[in-house]
Amino acid sequence: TSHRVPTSDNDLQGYDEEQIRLMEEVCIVLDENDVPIGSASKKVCLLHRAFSVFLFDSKNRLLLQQRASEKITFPDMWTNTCCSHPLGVPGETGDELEAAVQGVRRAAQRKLDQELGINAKEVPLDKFRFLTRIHYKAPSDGKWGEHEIDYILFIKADVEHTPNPNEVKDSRYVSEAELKTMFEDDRLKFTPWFKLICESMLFEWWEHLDHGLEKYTGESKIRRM
Ligand code: DMA
Repeated sequence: TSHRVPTSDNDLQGYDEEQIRLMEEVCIVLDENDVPIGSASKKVCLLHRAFSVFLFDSKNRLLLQQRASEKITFPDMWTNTCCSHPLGVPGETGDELEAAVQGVRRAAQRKLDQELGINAKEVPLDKFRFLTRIHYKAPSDGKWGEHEIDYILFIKADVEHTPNPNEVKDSRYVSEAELKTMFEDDRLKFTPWFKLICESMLFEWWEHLDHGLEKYTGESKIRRM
């Protein structure tokens, strides 16, 4: 979910009830340097903290999801394993990078369960590898959009997953070649942040999943896109 242009509650009429409820979740509002300066519901269009998880199985295939039609932002689009926002609650927020990353890992564990039915035990916090932060802005459909500092997390784990149909319409594991083939199919739509990450760093990171990923992890610079 996502971020949003200003708004009266009328803007939410006609959307899925569960997704409207989730729009009330309180996000961590940031300044341009990722310093928390407050909190606000997802409905409000302010720069906030987010994360994107890329989960790989032991064959180094990436788990993709297609967002449910019920999603208020970016419905029906294919994207990385799981994306969301750490909440402005103890345990998920943090000022210094290390504390912020730990908060984001907890949020990632929470959302992998809520969206994909992945048990927290299968994705322990210390298995998530933080790569970098990406600051970007993306409109969804004119009414809704995103303005975020997105923490990129990789995790390699063989998991059982049972998608929550209110969040996820479809899911599949892909190799690098299969993902590239999906991009050639005009019938498939992809989220803007996933495309951005694919066009910049994803394939280079993916190649180094088992050897040399350390040189890409823990980056303190924020990438502005
Ligand atoms: C938003 O993801 C996060 C990013 C990085 C774009 P989302 O729309 O799936 O999150 P949620 O539905 O939890 O607000």
